[in-house]
Amino acid sequence: MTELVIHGPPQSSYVRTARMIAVEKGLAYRLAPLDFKGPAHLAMHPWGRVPILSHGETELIETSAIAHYLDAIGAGAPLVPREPVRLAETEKWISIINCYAYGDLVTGYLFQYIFPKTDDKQPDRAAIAAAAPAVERDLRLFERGFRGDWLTGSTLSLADLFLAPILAYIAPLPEAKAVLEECPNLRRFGEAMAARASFTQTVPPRG
Ligand SMILES: N[C@@H](CCC(=O)N[C@@H](CS)C(=O)NCC(=O)O)C(=O)O
Repeated sequence: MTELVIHGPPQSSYVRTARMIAVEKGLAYRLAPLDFKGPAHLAMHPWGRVPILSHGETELIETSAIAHYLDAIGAGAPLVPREPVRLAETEKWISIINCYAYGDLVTGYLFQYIFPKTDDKQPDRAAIAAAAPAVERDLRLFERGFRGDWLTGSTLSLADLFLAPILAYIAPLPEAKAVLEECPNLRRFGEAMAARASFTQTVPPRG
């Protein structure tokens, strides 16, 4: 059988999305570390991002493309709904995460805690305060968006698997935690996700 390889560090939320989809679709894969931004990485992804997927002759960059590929080749229920509005909403949430929410919630917020640019390497309080309004706006947007137990309805979709790793990272941080206290859908979603094998098998290493 042709080996499926997901290249990238397990700490990356996008790498985790790809891994979670593979698990949800019953696909065995190997996680391959890479020399981040080194020549081999840049040869595969000119912008130096992860994940990258290799499957025989097929090499794919961009998580959305990888997600759709894994959904198409894997077993089990499709992760893209066929009903037109749910299908469109799945793509809407993926696009929102890629274009706006990842920047607001991960690089703009989470990274101020874990990769602070401060001299003493303590969380960058000014940057966190500046990021907080967008964190609140985005979380409330997701909260209002739920169409059922999952973002786009009563069945899991790719949109949920893009959101879950990001939510898991920021949920314990004080500003996000305070907003989430008023977001029952997101809290229930986080708990439901945490019980899935795709989540427990892809927990990033600490540090
Ligand atoms: N558009 C890319 C974004 C992927 C992305 O930004 N991944 C992060 C890790 S979660 C990354 O590679 N960051 C490295 C960087 O920004 O230089 C995709 O959808 O795959």
